[in-house]
Amino acid sequence: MPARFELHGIAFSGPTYKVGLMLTLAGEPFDYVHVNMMQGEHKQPAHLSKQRYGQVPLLVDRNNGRHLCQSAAILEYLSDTLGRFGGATLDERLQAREWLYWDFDRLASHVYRARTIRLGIRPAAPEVLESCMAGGNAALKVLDEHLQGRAWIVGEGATIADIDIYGVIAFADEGGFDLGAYANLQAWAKRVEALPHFAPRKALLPMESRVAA
Ligand SMILES: N[C@@H](CCC(=O)N[C@@H](CS)C(=O)NCC(=O)O)C(=O)O
Repeated sequence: MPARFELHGIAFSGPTYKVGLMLTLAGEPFDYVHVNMMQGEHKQPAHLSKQRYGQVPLLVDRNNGRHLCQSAAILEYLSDTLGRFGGATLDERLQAREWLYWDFDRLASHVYRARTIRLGIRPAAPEVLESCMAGGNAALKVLDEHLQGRAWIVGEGATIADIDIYGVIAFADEGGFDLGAYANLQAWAKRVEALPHFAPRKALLPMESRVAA
């Protein structure tokens, strides 16, 4: 029987990793479709007809034919439909959602941008990198302080807030951020990495399409 989910993305993409990590942690095998962004495949009609923003990730749920975009919205969808990582109460669910919004506003925007500048994917002036480093470090400090005395970002167990934010932290070193300065954050990252079925980005996202085992 084919896997329920089909994830379209590219190996270097943080948002794609967030979705792949969620599926893996939930024990859901998925077919993976490599989108050749270097050749502009994400802007071609075949991809645009399923992903209106011309981006990755795109998740197809074969149980109902849904095409889902935007990693945070996909994490919420998966947590709703799979009944995993949604928080123990409505309040936890709402707090997890807050962190998803905060992430793209304050953390991911700086960390991902710094990374693409340093890797030469999207070069920019030195002032832009400086601004990303300042913004990223300010957000890392907020997270580190929040994690003081807490095992997880929300409540007593892992939620989509942890999965979403781990999908940024996993790229922080390539962005030039020194996580050694954030002890609570480092300890939390180790807890995420110890979750059953955890897989690092390189194991999860190959540079070619792959059918679920
Ligand atoms: N907010 C989106 C961001 C997705 C995103 O920026 N994807 C990048 C790859 S990491 C992309 O497709 N870039 C091509 C473009 O925006 O044209 C999400 O979380 O899914």
